[in-house]
Amino acid sequence: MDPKILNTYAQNTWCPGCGNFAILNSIKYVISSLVDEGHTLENFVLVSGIGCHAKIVDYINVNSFYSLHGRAVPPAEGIKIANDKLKVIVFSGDGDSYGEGIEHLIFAAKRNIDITVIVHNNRVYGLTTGQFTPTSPLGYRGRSTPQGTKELPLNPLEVMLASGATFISRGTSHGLELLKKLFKEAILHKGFSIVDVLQVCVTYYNMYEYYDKKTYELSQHDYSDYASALNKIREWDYNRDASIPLGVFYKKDIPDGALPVKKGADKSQRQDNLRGLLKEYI
Ligand SMILES: Cc1ncc(C[n+]2csc(CCOP(=O)(O)OP(=O)(O)O)c2C)c(N)n1
Ligand code: SF4
Repeated sequence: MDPKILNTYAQNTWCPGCGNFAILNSIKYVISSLVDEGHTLENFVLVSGIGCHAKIVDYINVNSFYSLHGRAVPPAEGIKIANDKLKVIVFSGDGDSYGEGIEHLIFAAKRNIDITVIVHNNRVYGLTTGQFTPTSPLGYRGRSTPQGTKELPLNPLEVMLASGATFISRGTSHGLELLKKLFKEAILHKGFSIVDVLQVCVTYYNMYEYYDKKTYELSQHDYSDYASALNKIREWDYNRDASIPLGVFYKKDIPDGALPVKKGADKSQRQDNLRGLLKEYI
């Protein structure tokens, strides 16, 4: 399927050069290639938070749900629980998921629910003009911190590993081929998957040159080993001027039966239950 079929009539309002374009093009490519491999387009559901990243669902012609800021993960979990045949993909900002919505992210990873979270991690609040987020480095100067932040950043991938996520990876918005590979692998992974994308916000935190110099792709890394994954995840702590590994840090396959899925009533039973309730109260 030609990815262009997924285009919409919505006018794109991202700044020219924004890293979100790479995520948009990569995901459109991956969805169309999965459709070519036998997945149905109707079985994809996209969920977004609030922010520049969130507009991505306006630009892809697939069923989607725009949530509240920080709350993209709970509706995604609900959608998956209601119909576990669906491929549910969340697009979230670093402010959205690592700040306001961190508790939801942690619990989704803890219960290893089979959804994919793609974080547009530009390390600022983009839409609200560049305030610092949990992944901004110490001393970052933005609208809310003109003198520089006084806090060290969080390492979200370390939090995800500790919480129970079974697929943890990182890409950048200027490495399209790696992004496509990571998105596809994450979507096909059974269990909770996260792709942290170092998505450059050209307007408030332009890191293109820095990431060009510092990033490298993991090779010969044993992603099935927890200790090796932790070691690689700690190599760059979102603050130190260290090399930044990209790729899959951790991947753990678990048997189908071990995944949390809907075990309650089927559709007709639910309808009967609902009719009963309506009769009782209306
Ligand atoms: C509950 C709530 N808190 C705050 C806001 C204001 N708000 C809207 S977008 C945004 C920033 C989003 O930043 P991020 O999630 O990093 O996404 P980006 O814009 O960088 O893609 C904020 C703080 C809101 N809409 N709702
Ligand atoms: S403000 Fe930053 S994240 Fe938002 S569209 Fe512009 S470049 Fe992209």
